[in-house]
Amino acid sequence: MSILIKNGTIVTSVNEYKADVLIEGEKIAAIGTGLEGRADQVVDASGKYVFPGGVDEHLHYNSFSSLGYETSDAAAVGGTTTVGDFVVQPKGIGLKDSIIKYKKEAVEGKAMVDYVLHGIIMDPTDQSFNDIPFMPEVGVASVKLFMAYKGMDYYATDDSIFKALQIAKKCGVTIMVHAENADIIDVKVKQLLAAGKTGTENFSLSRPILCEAEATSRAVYMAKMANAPLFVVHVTNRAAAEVLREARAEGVQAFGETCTHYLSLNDKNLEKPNFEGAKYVCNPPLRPQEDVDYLWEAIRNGWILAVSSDHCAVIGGFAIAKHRGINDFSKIPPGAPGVQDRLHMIWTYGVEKGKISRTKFVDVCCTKPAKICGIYPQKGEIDVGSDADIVIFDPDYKGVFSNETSLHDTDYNAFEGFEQIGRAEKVFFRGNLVAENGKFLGKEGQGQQVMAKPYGLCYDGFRE
Ligand code: DUC
Ligand code: ZN
Ligand code: ZN
Ligand code: ZN
Repeated sequence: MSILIKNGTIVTSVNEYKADVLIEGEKIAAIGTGLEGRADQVVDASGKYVFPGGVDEHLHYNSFSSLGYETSDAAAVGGTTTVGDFVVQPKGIGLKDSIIKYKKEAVEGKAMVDYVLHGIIMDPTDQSFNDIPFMPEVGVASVKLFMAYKGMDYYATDDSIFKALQIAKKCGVTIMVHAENADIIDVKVKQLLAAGKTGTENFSLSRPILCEAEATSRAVYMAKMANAPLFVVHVTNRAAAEVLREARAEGVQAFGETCTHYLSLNDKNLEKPNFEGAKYVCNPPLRPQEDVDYLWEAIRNGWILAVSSDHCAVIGGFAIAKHRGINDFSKIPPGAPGVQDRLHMIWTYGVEKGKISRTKFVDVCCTKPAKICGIYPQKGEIDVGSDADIVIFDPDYKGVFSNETSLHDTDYNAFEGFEQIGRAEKVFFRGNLVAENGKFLGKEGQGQQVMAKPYGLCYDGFRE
């Protein structure tokens, strides 16, 4: 089966041009003109943009609290054809085995887009670290540690992060960190609760910006001492982003991403009455508007490489899960849905508002995430030989973000009521049309694990 996408404007991370794209089977076979003779079917993309399927490098289909094994149809209708899913290491199971188990239980026969898997070390011991060199055998080239959660089994102290960095650098695995100072947060939470400050508006006070900046800086110093690359997930503010910017200027391989919500929502949302603020509880917290504005500057200038959704539709949603913290903000499970909305939000509030160009949009939403995950150029690119994961994007569509039109399988949307401009009109995945005008046309099991290659983007200059 061959399909010709004709008359569209192709947008890549570096340029924009008019040409037709020929899909043969699962791959892009040719780009140019005069390809009609090779096509069984022609799809007209006049007036539309044609860009690579989105790569959402960071989300949680199995959240920390329970193993939900969410479905990925929402990703597809939102134009995202590859998701970077963080695999929680279950208790008593080795790091490598956690990937094998998850692939069997949650990916094979279930995935509706492709998955690239990241490990999460829930048991930061030498036994787990000794598995790191074997992760590429199961297609994993990135492993995350949490600096943020004092008292939890998975809380990674500096010694364990340093050891993980030393081991990972030798085998091309990137260490990712959730960087917040756990001790300070612990003190702040206790002080706020003791003073009777239990409401959602206190959440951001309990996890201040400098907690994140300090932990980011500490992680960067550890990366320098281990001479290893580092990737900081969900950077939310200027102070933390500047730590990474300065490190990069010095030649340290320290990179970061931000997320849709940090570019579009500020900390005022936590003050909403009737416990509505709980919908906006994510870790790290939403920040003041000046940081939101700065993050756009940071992605425009390449100080922050990519935008993920950090989709985490906590099981039980707002009605049940979030309400566990009705009398204590620290008990609200952090996270918000968003995999379906990422491309549309970044287009509407980035490209349409003149904050980033269309090429930068493709760079931060598709190409860089694929490079970070070690799956480029199979993913994240419109080029001959790449997977035929293609979005035909209608820039004239006007709509509204809402949980009602969402396939997130939860009961709220953090972007509820926001205006939407532009839409992934047709989404091709491995050469098949899997979504059209917000409807999922694909099937369970069409997706598979994409094997991440070690020595990805973060290793530039570090390969030994
Ligand atoms: N970190 C994440 O990246 N997602 C959800 C919660 C968290 O702590
Ligand atoms: Zn779904
Ligand atoms: Zn995190
Ligand atoms: Zn996350």
